[in-house]
Formats: sequence, structure tokens, C-alpha cells
Amino acid sequence: MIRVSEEMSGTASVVALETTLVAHGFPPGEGVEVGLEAERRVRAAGAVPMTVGVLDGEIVVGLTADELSRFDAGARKVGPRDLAACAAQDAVGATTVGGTLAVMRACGIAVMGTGGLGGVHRGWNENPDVSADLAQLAATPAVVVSSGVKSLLDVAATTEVLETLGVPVLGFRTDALPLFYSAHGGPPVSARVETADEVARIAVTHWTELESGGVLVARPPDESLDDVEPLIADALRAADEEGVRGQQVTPFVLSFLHRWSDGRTLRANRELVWANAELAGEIAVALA
Ligand code: PSU
Ligand code: MN
Repeated sequence: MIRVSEEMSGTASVVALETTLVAHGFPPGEGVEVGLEAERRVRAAGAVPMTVGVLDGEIVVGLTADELSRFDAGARKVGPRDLAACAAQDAVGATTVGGTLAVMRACGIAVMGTGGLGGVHRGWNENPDVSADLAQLAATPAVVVSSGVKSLLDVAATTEVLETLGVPVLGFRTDALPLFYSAHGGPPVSARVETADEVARIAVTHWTELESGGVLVARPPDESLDDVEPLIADALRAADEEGVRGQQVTPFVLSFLHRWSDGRTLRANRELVWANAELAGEIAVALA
């Protein structure tokens, strides 16, 4: 049921990329371009990209450009628990970070690049909405490169859960966890790192000697947007008023921000996805 691209064999440095951000993270039509450029960035770093998704009854590792173009807003959002059903039911499935990690564990890919990790949503004390990204990361020996966790979440609570789950949070040339669009104001990371090599050394010790799971590498966005918090509050209020729940919250909030920031969050989101893909490529090369 898992189809792995032939390019996987004979390559030591592989980076997995997710498809939820392609299908649901950007306005119609733009996500595919973002995904293709992320693949180019991985290659520029000397590694091979494997974009993951569910298509034609199979879990596919290494989608072709034609296949990727079929991932639009009509795709299911597929977390770890949704993979098998999506494949068996022959639906198009866009994998989240957690869904992608589950596939990586099954086929031995150790590095992934994305935008922002999912986490504990605001208001968790009333509605315990916690992304499956967190538990899957803890259970998968892999490095995920992201711009921290999405600031639409409860960042402090998410950081606590990462600690509970034993996930190292490595700040890439930063002491503070980036807040997706913003480089500043986040909680402290568990360790600061300066190079891809250092990440690789930590990851290998964590995996092979300690037999532990996922490592989060948090890379701050190059251009920090420090004034989006009020807009995020508006977006979450609008989501609540319109009865948006569960899986729909993240895509709703992202598109609200893209619209009301005159595209600033859209540009920032694109850039950080690409930069993270490139760093993921460098880490994959360092691991090999
Ligand atoms: N990063 C982005 N855009 C996205 C996401 C991350 O820049 O759309 C997606 C990821 O796939 C992540 C998911 O796994 O949002 C988390 O969704 P939820 O909170 O529903 O678990
Ligand atoms: Mn959720």
C-alpha cells in the first residue's frame, strides 16, 4: 500500500515534505508552486525530496509534479490515523506533519521540512484540541525542521507538551522558539544549535544511543512579522463565531490571515517553508 519512488534507492540524503500545506495552507493554485519550490530547495542543498501524500489507493512517497498538482482544497487532511482509511477508500489525502512522520517511520526517512508544527490549540482547557503532530513526533526517530509552532496555538502549552513527550527543541541560531511568522517573543528552546552538523550529531545520539524519537529543529523566519497577533485573535474569534472546529481551524485561520494582512503572511509563510526545506536538506546531507 506504500509506493516509494525509485529515486529513494541509492540516495542517502532524503527529505520528506508534507502535502497538507500544499492543499490547505495556501490559496487555490498557489500551494503546488510552494511545494515544487520546496523540492527545488531540498535539491539545492544536495538532498533528494520525497513529497508524501495519498493517491489512487496508495500512500505515495515521492509524488511526481503531475501527481502533486492533484492536491487541492478538495483533498482530505490526513493525520496518522487517517492514512489507511484514505488509501483503502481511494481518496486524495494531503498528509499533515504527523501523517507524514508516520509514513517516514514506515519507510526509514529521517528528515522532514515544513512550515509550522501543529500543537495545543488555544482554549484547550475547554476543548482539548491537541494536534496528532506532537505524539507522532515523539514516536518517530526523525528531525522536523519548522519555524517553531504556529502562533495561532497556545505556544506555552505546546512547549510544555513537547517537554513532557521528551522531544528536544533545538533553536537554530536562536535561544527562543520562533512563533511561525515572528522570530521573537517565544519561550526558551531546550538547546541552541549553530550548524546542520551539530543537529545531525545530536539526532544520532538521541536515536541510536538513547533509542529515542523525534527532534524538532526550530528555524526563525528571516523576515519577522511582529504585528500579526491582533489579527490572529480576530481570526480565532471569526472561526469560533462561524462554528469552525477541529481539522478546519488551521486552514481557516491561515486563509483569514492571508486575506487581512494584504498577503504579508502569505509571503512570509512561503519563504519560511522554503528556507526550512533547504535547512532540512543540509541536515539530511550532514546525517549521511
Ligand atoms: N505549516 C504551514 N501550513 C500548514 C500546516 C503547517 O505552513 O497548513 C499544517 C501542517 O500539515 C500541520 C497541520 O501538520 O497544519 C496541523 O493541523 P492541526 O492543527 O489540525 O493538527
Ligand atoms: Mn486538531
